[in-house]
Amino acid sequence: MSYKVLTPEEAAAIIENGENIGLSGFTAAGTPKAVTRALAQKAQAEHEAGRPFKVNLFTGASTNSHADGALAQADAIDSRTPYQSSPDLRKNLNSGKARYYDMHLSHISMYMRYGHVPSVKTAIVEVAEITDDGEMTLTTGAGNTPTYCELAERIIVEVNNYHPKELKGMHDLMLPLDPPDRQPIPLTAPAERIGSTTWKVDPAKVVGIVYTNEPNGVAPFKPSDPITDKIGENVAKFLEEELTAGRIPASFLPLQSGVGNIANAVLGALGRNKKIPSFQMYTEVIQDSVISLMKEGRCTFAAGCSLTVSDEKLAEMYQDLDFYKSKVILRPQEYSNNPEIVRRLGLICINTAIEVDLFGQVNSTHFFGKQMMNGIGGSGDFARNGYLTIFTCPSTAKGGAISSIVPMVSHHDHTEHDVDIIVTEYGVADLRGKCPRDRAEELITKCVHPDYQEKLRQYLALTPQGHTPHCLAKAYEMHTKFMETGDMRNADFSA
Ligand code: 0RQ
Repeated sequence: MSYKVLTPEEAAAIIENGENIGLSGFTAAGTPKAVTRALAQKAQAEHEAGRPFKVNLFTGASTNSHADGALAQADAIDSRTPYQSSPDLRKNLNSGKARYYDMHLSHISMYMRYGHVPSVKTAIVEVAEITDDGEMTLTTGAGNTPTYCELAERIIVEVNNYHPKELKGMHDLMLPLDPPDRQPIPLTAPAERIGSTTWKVDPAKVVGIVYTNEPNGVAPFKPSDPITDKIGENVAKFLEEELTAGRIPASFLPLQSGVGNIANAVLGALGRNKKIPSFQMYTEVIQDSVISLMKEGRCTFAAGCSLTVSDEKLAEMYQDLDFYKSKVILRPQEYSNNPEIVRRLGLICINTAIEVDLFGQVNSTHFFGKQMMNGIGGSGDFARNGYLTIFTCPSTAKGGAISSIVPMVSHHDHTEHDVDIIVTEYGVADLRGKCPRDRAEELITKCVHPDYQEKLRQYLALTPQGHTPHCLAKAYEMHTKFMETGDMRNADFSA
């Protein structure tokens, strides 16, 4: 092997204060581990020596404790995009220690190529293998690796021997031409292939390789609870009824499913409902439940950007890699989340909301208008372009003191124009073809927790006229009462 072998510390030493770094992977899957940890240690040592040290971090999506976690703890992140879900980083960006810009995940690669966001100087890339002529077999997340490798001046490669070289064949990697030369993406089904199985970089850009042997560290999901189970059953029942009504073709349509415990429970319920035919997925993150459904024959193919499965599930997949290589394709997020493909394939898109308002606006990212949770992720890429766009959430949070359905959302991620269906444990609100007043009534009747139904009707009654019956003086009464008293049920909508 002609590359220089480096320790993680030697690799981290190359990186300078203020540098823009692009990481491979998407979630913990495929994200480098050893060099980012060493970089955090370097930052700490620099800070102790009284010198500034921070980097600007560009990723596929969230990472894990080995990247965002370690770097945030060391206060080594100046700016961050396009998505995160780290408790340590969340603390820093909500306190103003780190600057975060939350982006649609399909946008970041092209915006960097266009020059809308700064370019990366160093790419750090986790691979299962790199050949002498620079051909890389990526591991479990494709992310923005092709773009970061193309734009970076130098590449540090982490060869993670935990992942078998036989992963070669699971990826479908490509880069589009940029406007005015962009061409249609010739994908008409999730399982078609249009790119290459490896990504080739100029070996001269590879400044060194670091050997590791580490799992992604993805924890298994919490077991579902009665509320998430009920939400899952409601989604499955609704899709069954849509099939019966002929609004979904009898052969069904590919599914996109969001991240988290609710998404996992929804997929479990879809798998159990045998009136729904076996289905394919065209999604962003492939989670544990998809793999279980593949084994049962309920999910016949999954195209995504990352295999964000628990370490146990991944070990299980590696025992039977040929089977899964015939059923899984990993593509860069510019393709897995591409609006052109989402619209063409007619995806049924199911994502989770933090908060929904009476007229169908969805907040996926903020608490009380100001505290960032994770970010919009791919939810907007899919929501605007889906065949059918569904948002799920429990009807309440914090033991009932917060209603997830409020007069006006405290932050807008998805507008009423992008949202078709809302599902809570109480039922399914179908907002399609309804005016704002009818949407509000549908949501109150079908989805709102009984503790809040009367309150929300009182809010509507404040404004007898207007197309969208908002009362600006009281639109955040539920939020402000929670902040003052710890319970939204204390909201007062008496005229
Ligand atoms: O906090 O546990 O402290 O009580 O919010 O909890 O368990 O993180 O919820 O895993 O279902 O994620 C929207 C965050 C849901 C996620 C979100 C509190 C509640 C609890 C939520 P506690 P969990 P989930 C891309 C898909 C955006 C990105 C996206 C997400 C915590 O799904 O980040 O869609 N989505 N990507 O108590 C205050 C409220 C609250 C509230 C809940 N109204 N106010 N706190 N909480 N509602 C597309 C793909 O293809 C993958």
